[in-house]
Amino acid sequence: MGYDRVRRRDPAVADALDGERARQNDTLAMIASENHVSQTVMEAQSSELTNNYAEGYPGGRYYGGCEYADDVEQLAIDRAKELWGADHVNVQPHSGSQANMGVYLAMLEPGDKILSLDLTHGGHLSHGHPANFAGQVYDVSQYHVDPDTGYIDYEAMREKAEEIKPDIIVSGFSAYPRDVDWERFQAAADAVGAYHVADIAHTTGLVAAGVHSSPVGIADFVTGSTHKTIRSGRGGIIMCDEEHADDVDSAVFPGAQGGPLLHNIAGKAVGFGEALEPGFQDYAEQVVANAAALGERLAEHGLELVSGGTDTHLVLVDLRPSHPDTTGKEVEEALEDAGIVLNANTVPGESRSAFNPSGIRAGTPALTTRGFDEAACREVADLIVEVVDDPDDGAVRHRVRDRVDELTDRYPLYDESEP
Ligand code: DSN
Repeated sequence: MGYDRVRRRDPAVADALDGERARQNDTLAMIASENHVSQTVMEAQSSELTNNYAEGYPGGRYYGGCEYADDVEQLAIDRAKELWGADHVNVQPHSGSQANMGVYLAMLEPGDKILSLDLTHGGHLSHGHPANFAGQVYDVSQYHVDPDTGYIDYEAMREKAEEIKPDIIVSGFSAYPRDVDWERFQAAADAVGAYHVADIAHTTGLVAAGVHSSPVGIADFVTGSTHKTIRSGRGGIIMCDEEHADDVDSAVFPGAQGGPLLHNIAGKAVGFGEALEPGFQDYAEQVVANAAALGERLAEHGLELVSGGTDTHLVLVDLRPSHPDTTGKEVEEALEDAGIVLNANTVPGESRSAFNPSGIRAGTPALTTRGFDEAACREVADLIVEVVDDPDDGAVRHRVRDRVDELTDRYPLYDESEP
């Protein structure tokens, strides 16, 4: 795929597009929420469906001209049902946050109560942070991880639910490295008459492949995004029982959104089709094995992993015990200079600010797509530690950059012969 037309007509944008392509090829993408979708997904995502308006749902649109939009959306829905085993699926949310908004709008009135995990303990903005609509429209209380173990404190969460009687309990996280006991969340919700929303944005692919436990069939609602571990077109998804199907569909459209982004839904359909192929199971297993190898190696070098390890695609490092004077932001910037892209992250018991926190978060979905195995991830861990030990040393960053170049050459991003 080239940008030949853009280059001829709009060189300024072409420069940026080519720059981003080179950046992704030449660096190690370790932002845990990122991945590299296939060229097939990208081709579908850039189709003429970007021109189409299709308010409504397949078979019931408000505009004409939706014959092929219906085909694409129904394919995405059917494939999603097969992947996750859900009764009802809405593939229209523009993002994971919009998926959460869809469920809140469907089930809550302004001022109703949400109980969710604190952002600094691994939650998400759309679970009720004051800077987000969810925190502004609803009355939000938070539960936490156990500061000693880094695992969800399920008993404290249950007690908090008993105390505040929420209308919705949100589970599912953006910086939590462990498997989740969805049944305990559902039991806590059932005990107080709340709905349970499981946000699997990060783990959609791991859940679909069966390498992470599934909330589908347990939680009242499952939300997620579609471009992270599931590696399909960009956007969000909601799953629920038939009982709540109409409420959810009306909340997404016309409640929260206008016309669906059918070109992205085409990318979702293609990516879901790829995830139904047998190779996806191997991919998801490798993502988890790679994160385990990365984490073990970082720990061998003396870095402290929140919860002591990982069951998922990500590791969260608390720099304070090993490097008390080094912040996550310093490490993020130094690593980016060396060609390794991850993010500074708050950690449980955070003592700094969200802008300059004490941790780093690193994920393996994108490296695994490039073909990295456990040995390559251990090499990456060695490189990360070299920079963490000396973030201000330009010679170290230069040496690591050379090693990153070797790795990106060894594992090229896109194979031009890809069918
Ligand atoms: N920005 C994503 C993440 O990094 O977790 C989720 O919104």
